[in-house]
Amino acid sequence: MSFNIEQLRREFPLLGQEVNGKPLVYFDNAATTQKPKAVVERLMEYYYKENSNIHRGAHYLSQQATEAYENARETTRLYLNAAFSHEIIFSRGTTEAINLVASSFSKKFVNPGDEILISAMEHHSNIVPWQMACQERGAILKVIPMNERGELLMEEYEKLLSNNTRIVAVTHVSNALGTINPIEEIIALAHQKGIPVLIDGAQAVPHMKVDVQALDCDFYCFSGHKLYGPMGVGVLYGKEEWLQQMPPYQGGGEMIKEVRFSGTTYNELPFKFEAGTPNVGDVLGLEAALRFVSYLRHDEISAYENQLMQYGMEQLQTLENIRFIGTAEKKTSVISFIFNDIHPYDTGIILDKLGIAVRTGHHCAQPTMDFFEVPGTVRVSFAVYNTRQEIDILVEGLKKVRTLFG
Ligand code: C6P
Repeated sequence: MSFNIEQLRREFPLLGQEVNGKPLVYFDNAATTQKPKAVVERLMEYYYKENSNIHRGAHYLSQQATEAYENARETTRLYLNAAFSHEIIFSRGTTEAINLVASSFSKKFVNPGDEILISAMEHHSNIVPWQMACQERGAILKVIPMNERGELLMEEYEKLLSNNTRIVAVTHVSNALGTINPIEEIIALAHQKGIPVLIDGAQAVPHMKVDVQALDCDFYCFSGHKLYGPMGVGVLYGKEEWLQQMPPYQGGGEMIKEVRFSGTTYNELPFKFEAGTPNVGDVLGLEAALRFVSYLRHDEISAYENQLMQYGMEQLQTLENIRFIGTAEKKTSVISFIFNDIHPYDTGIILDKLGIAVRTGHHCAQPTMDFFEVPGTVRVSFAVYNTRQEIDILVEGLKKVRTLFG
């Protein structure tokens, strides 16, 4: 392993605190990760020394901030291995990135009777924007089904791809189940019919290397805050050929070339899709996070987190009356479960009293919960700073839950 875990944990000051009189064990990383000093310090540096609006002022600070912002775009391009930096659009997060595509792509390419294909394990962010687009355009939403392990049924997917399908939108990794979807195959099959594919990468980017050119996806979205970066910033990667043809998502400053009362012409990429003052500070924080993750190396992160997950599964399996939700052959960093005789919320509350942070509930994936016929699950999600000792503490905590409620 290229990193020393104790040293690494010191980079995350928040992890050192006590919660409810116990050392914090933070297992809610799929909701948001904690931030290393490098990210917090980058934000402070920006606000102490560089803060200025960008692409506008002729003055020194504005020029510095503009350069830093555009450098961050280039860092993001390199991180995803996109062909051009103007294929990188900064957004508020995955949600906004998907809404942008759902709204703008549909206006141009989706007509009454057309179909939009999503999967049965999507986060609400990759369901609702498409429902809204279907409503607006008179299109039909189709859903790729999954099996009891939480794996997509690929034969069904192939059957659902039709001459009416205008776009496929699927998650790379399920936030509720941890399933890693076979997106290479999903993309290749859609492309055989000339259909573009959007990938929701919110839960993938923190755990694996993503190369958008190797994947050949048309759109890829992720949030900074799940990748050790700040909240309020995310990325939409889009192939130039699509972004060029799509109309702007929002109107305002920055996205225009010329505005007259008689009409407006739009700016070139990527600015056409970045209306208004951008979130400069958080984009720079995101850049620091990308550098941090690159320094740790993705192969090392994946190997370490996979060991943690395997150990977690082995240990949790020893508990009575436990049912795992999501047992795909290929999964990462998420263990979702319920005790058959205890409500997930009760489990979460007791764990919290013991200083252990997990997420309980439907995880913004209600159709997934409906499929498994559960009200919600207890979700343990890992990040690179978690340890086996923390898993042992969790297992002891869950034994206490069982004694209290079981
Ligand atoms: N999932 C979770 O606890 P935003 O909120 O825009 O940063 O990300 C939305 C989103 C989209 N897709 C997937 C697969 C996600 O997991 C999320 C966010 C969090 O699972 C908060 S609900």
